[in-house]
Order: sequence, then C-alpha cells, then structure tokens
Amino acid sequence: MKNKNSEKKRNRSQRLGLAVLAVTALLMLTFSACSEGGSTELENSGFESGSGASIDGWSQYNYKKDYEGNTDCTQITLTSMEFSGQCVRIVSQDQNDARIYQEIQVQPESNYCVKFDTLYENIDADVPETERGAGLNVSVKDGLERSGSLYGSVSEWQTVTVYFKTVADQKSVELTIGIGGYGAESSGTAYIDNVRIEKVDSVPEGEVAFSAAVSSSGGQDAPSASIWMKLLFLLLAGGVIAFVIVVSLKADKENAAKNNPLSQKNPLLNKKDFIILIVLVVVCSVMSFYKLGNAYAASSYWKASEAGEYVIVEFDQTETVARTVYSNNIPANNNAVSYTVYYETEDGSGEYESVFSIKAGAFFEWEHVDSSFTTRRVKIVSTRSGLGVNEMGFFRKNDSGEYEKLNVTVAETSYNKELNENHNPAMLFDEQDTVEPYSSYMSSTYFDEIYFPRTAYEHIHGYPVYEITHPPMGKILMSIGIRIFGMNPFGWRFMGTLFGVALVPLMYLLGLKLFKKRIYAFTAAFLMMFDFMRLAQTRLATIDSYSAFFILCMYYFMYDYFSQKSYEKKPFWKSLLPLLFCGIMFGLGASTKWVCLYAGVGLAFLFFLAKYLEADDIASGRALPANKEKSWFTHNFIPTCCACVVFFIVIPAAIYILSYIPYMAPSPDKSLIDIVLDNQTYMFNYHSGLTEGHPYGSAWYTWPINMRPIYYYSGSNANLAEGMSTSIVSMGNPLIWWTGLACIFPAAFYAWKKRDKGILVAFVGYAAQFLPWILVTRVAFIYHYFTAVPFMIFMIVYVIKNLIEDGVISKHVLWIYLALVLVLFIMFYPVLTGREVSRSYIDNFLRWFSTWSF
Ligand SMILES: [Ca+2]
Ligand SMILES: [Ca+2]
Repeated sequence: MKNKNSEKKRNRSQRLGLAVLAVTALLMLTFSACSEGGSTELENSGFESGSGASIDGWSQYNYKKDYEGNTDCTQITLTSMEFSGQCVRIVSQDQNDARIYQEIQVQPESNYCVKFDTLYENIDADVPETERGAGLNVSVKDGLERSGSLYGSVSEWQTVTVYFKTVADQKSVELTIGIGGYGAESSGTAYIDNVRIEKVDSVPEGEVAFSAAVSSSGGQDAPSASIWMKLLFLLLAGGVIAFVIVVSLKADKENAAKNNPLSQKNPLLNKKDFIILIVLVVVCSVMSFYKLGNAYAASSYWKASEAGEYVIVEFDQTETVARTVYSNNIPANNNAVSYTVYYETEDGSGEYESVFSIKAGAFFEWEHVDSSFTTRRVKIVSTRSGLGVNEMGFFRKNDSGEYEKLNVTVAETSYNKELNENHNPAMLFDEQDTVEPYSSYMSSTYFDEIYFPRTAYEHIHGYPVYEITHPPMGKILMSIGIRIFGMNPFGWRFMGTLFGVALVPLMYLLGLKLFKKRIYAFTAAFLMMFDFMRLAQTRLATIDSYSAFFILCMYYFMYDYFSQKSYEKKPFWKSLLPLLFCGIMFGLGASTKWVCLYAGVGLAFLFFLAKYLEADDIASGRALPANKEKSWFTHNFIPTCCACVVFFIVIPAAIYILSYIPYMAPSPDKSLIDIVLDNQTYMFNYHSGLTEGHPYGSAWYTWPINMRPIYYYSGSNANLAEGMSTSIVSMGNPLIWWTGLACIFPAAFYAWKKRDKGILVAFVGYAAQFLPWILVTRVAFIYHYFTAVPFMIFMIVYVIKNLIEDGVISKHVLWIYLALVLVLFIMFYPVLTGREVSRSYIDNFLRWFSTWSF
C-alpha cells in the first residue's frame, strides 16, 4: 500500500510539473506577442549611462577574451571626450574581433539607416592591405554580411552612415559596432558615440545596404530546449526512474519471500578470469597501439622575441627547392605574418627575394609550401614576436618526381645569447631527421588535437593555458604520456589509448558482477573491445577516453552499494568503501569533463534508492540490521549520508580544485580559488553559448542509429598512391549499436520478469549519460554518446543471456553474433585507424549510407 501511495504522489507531482510548464509556455507566448512591433529606439545611444567597462544597454563581444581567455588584447570602456560627453572606446592592441551590440526590434524586409559619430586611430595600420580584417564596421551579430570598413586614422570626429536591409520574418537584430569581424580580425582604436538608427523607405542611390540575414545556427546564447523536448525528457527520465524503483522494490520483496539473500554476492576472480583478462588486454593493446603515431617529433623551436631576427641556411650546392615544410609550436594569438622566408637570388648580387610567409597556423602539424625557387641560401626573418616554429625542411624533386630532403647547414643567425634558448633561430634546423615531405596523423596533430595536447604541453612547461573549456584533469593525465614518451604523437595519445584499453577489462569485471558468469562477462568485454568508437575515440588525443573510463568506474563501485545491503556489512565502515571509491572516481571524472556530472545524478539516484530499499527492508521486517538494538536510521543512514558528503562533495571538490594547479605557474598573481572560480564562469558561459553549427554535428536521436559518423582525418597531406585513401572516422559498430537499440525494451522486459536488480544499474547509467542530451541545445556530436555505450552493451549481453537461459536461442547464436561483430570490425579497421586502403573498397563496402562520409 505504502508504495502505491508514494507512486500516486509522484504522479501528482509530475502532473503538477507539466501544468507549470504549460502555464509558463502560455505566458511566454503572450509576452512575445506583446513585444512585437516595438520601437527601434536604442538604449543609451549617447553612452552617458554607465562607467568603465559597464555600458548600460550594451553588451560586449570580444573574441580573444571570450574564446581564448586573453584579456590583454582588447579593452572596451566608456571614456569622456570633449565631443559629446561620454563615448565608448575600443582599443585592440592586436588583431581581434571586438564589438559592442544591442538588440533592437525591426520589421522584416525593411531598410534601416544607422549613423554614429566616431574618431579612430591606426585601424589595421601596420597590416598590409591584402591581409586587413574587417576594420571599423557595423554589422548585426552572427550576420552573414557587414558594412564597408574604415581603416587608418582620422583626426576629427566624423559621422558615419551605413544602411542594412532586414530579411523575411526578421523581427529583431543585434546591432553591432566595433573593430574586426568574424574571421576578419583587426587592430586599432575607435571612439564611438551617438548611435542612431531609423527605418528608411529606400536606400539612397550610390549607397549599399548590407543584408541583416544571420547564419541559421547563430552564435547567440543557446535557446532552451523546446517544450516537446522537455516533455519527452520528463517522460523518458520519469519512466526509467519509475521502472527502476518498482523493479528493485519487487525484487527485494520477492527475494525476501523466497528466503533468497537480499545482498548479491560478487563472484570471486580465479585463475581463468586472470587468463581471460590478460588475453583481452594484450589483444586490445596490440590493435589499439598499433601505428598510434610517431614516437618522435620536432619540438625544439625558435620563437622570435622581436621583428628582424633571422637565420640563414646553406645547401651543399645550388638547389631547386620544390617543397618546404615546417611545423609550428604554440601559435601566436594573432593570425598575422610572423616570419618571411627569402632565398638568395642567383645573380650574385647577394640580394634576397621573398617566397612565402608563416602565420600562426596549427600546433605541431607539419605544413607544406610548394613554391619552387633555385638558390644556395635561404633566409628566414621574423616580422613580429610570439610564434614558435619547431622545425623547417627543404625538398627537391628528383627525376622520378620523388621528394629528396636537402641537407642544410646553419650559416648565420641573429642569435643573442642573452635571450633564452627558445629564441635561438638555429633551433629551426636542429631536428632534420624528423623532417618528412608528407604529413599524416602519424607525424601531426589531427582534429581536436590542436587543443588538448597543446594544453597538456602548456601544463608541463607552465605556459598560459589554452584549452579552458573543460576542467584540467584530462590534460594532466595526457601530460603523463608526454613526460614519458616526449612531445610527439605517440606521447600525447598514449594515456588516452591506455584508458581506452582499460575499458575492456573493466567491462569484464563489471560484467562478471552483473551476470555472474564468465561467458557473459567475456561477451561484454568483447563487444567493448570491438566497438568502432572505443578504438577511434581513444586513439585520438581528446579527453573522452578518460571521462568514459571514470564514469564506468563510478558505476562499477555504485553497483556494489546498490546490490548489497549495507546493514549486513560488519563492521559498518566496510559498507562505505564502495562509496569512497565511487566518490574518488566521481572527482576524477568531474575534473576531466562536465559530462561526468550527469553520471553524478545517476549515482545519487542509485544511492538514495538503495537507502530507501534498506529502510523499507527494515520497516517491513524483511531484514534485521546487524545490531538489533541500534536503529538503522541513526546508526546507518545518518553516518552514511555524512560520509557521502565527504566522499561526493569534499573529496571531489578537493580533486577538482587541485587539478587547477597547472594554471598557477602562468598566473602567479592569482589564488588557486580565484583561478578555479574564473574558469567555472568561463566554462559555463562557453558551453551555454555554443550553438554554432558544425558539418559533423548531429542531434542526440541520430546517435543510437549511427547516422552521422564524425570524420576526424582525411589524410589530405599524406603521400597516397593513385586511388588510395586514408581516413579516421568515429562511429559505432552497427552490429553493436543497432542491436543495443533493439535490446532496450527486451532488457526492460527481462528485468521486470526476473525481478533483476543488478541490470537496473545499466538502465540508470544509460539514461543518465544519454537523456540529458535531449535538453542540450548546443551543437553535439556522435561521440557524446560514447559514455552511454558501455551501459548499452550490458543490455545487449543481458538480453542474450536471458534468451539463452530461457532456451530461446542456443549459445551458437552468441558465437555467431560475436563473430559477425568481429568481421565488421576487421572490415572497418582501416577507416578507424587511418590505414591506407583503396578508395573503391571504402565506397563499395563501407559507405552503407550517404550520411556516412569518410
Ligand atoms: Ca556621448
Ligand atoms: Ca627544432
């Protein structure tokens, strides 16, 4: 009776929740209807209200600050000028996209005239005309077009007039004025005052109106999920919660009625298990580490400290250079030319002619330039400070068209010994054996490796931190591999691949607890091992490998707590051990990636459900606590909850805060707590504003069906023979993912029918890792499903186990299924690991759908 009542209560509260949502939606609709047709009045158009960096009515966009954490480049502040009281001043020392903006109401398909007064200085003054950014301009936020640009300086206040045209259905725009534009950064100073906007019937002859159309995906704050998505989330999450509660209650009751033990016994590992584990780890390691990346790379670099530093190198004789390659270290925080490469002309005049220039470019990625020149001497001259270049190499082409590396000798440098070694231009030519004419994932970073290994490297050296959109733990772990193997592709990928391998024995161990039989534990580990995404995702040096591992560990320990009765443990503290380990894993996970916080919701649910079931056991007389005289509530529940505060809040918070230690070296003036708090604010804003589309982005509901694999690497600079191809793509093994999708309801059916508590942990894990994405409106990728995959695999194994035990299928079916999974894995292995295969093989055998582009 008691349970029915609590269910009724729950239903009531759910209904209440829905009613509140419905009323809120209605209010929002009414409100938006009222606000239609508002004025185009600008608030604080003369900038008289506000002071310093807080400008009433206006928001600021500052690319370098918002996305790179660089607060030094640009200042946007109010200042007083004789012209007309206060005005806004934008100062960008370096190339940036920095603007102020304000939302205004507009009418669709109308013309608007914007006027403002301005005084500006040195806009892109030192930048060659062809490399100038957007200059001082007017646009709308996320707009596809902008007004004309102003460059240089003026000595008197000017009034600028521009026009724009709204498009169909456009009811509001965010009007922006500033220096630079998206992908067109500029530097300089601008004073802006008295912004006026009015609707005009037509654009005067000779004037051009830019379109106010915005990119469809926008870059504004992410819209919240639609009401339908919220309802769907509530329905699915509520369904899983209700299901897990009901099944676990029934399981305990019926087990007690049958005099079965209420605590699940974990099988002990024996020699056979160890042999299986060793074989799994060896096989998985071989295929995961095979050709992971070169264990060498050029890493000693030249970073000019000012313009005019140079190095001259000499070939053994006059040569015709056909290809020049170079690899950059940490890019400068601007995209301007940092070095110019010259060659000595052959006329004996000793004069040099420029061939190409080097800009910021990608981190540890070999780039090539195919400008041909004939010379004996090459001179590289810095044009500004900031960019480190690891190494440079030259190739000639022989008669059969192959590249041959040219021997170079450093003839002369501007090296000033008082500067540190990184400023020695000769470092550009000290690792010539790493120089290769072609580049591939074996020698260069690919996909998001420009972020994570770079930051791991920065942590090691105490440099300013670049990748700050996730907490530091993943990069700290990655840096261990770099410390062991050096700053090279193998080094920066090693730890992630190792954690990816560790997922396999972990699946075996948790599988053994869940299913009690070796064969099913093996099946779970086998499916994990031969899932495509495990391989592709953990060979790439991002941080998803770590978060997947920690999440699985959390559930591994919480399973013990959920499936065993703490009141049966003697002494009491032993019952707390799984919680302690779970909490540590939670701390490590949360300080790697916020996605692990979803797991925390699942863990909390399992914990409180376990405690509720224990309370129910005792209230209903199903079980007696270890010490009858002491009440369960005061001697078990309260102390356990206190311990959980330590395990799930204090310890994780300590791990989380300490993980920021690598941030301290580059910011010696800031306290660790300030560093942590600043980064939390930044991450929150970043993730809630991340709505830009991405060609390989995909919606949550397409993940289980494997619709949109993400293409990481296409081998564009590799040395491919005619008709050959090399790719790295992250996707699921269709035979695992599709089977998994098909197994969710059968697994629920069996869990219900057999009153099976253990598998409920997999349902909670799957729901906690997958369902939150329904509410997430930022761009997401198929790899966000990765942390849910282990739980889906457990559901597959659970269904197979029950089908076999019920005599529906024989074990042969299982072996055939595993064999087919393996066959698919072997077929796809080349495109998961960047092996060279013929294009026609990929097109004919692997691209089953047009959305599978690789
Ligand atoms: Ca003013
Ligand atoms: Ca070097």
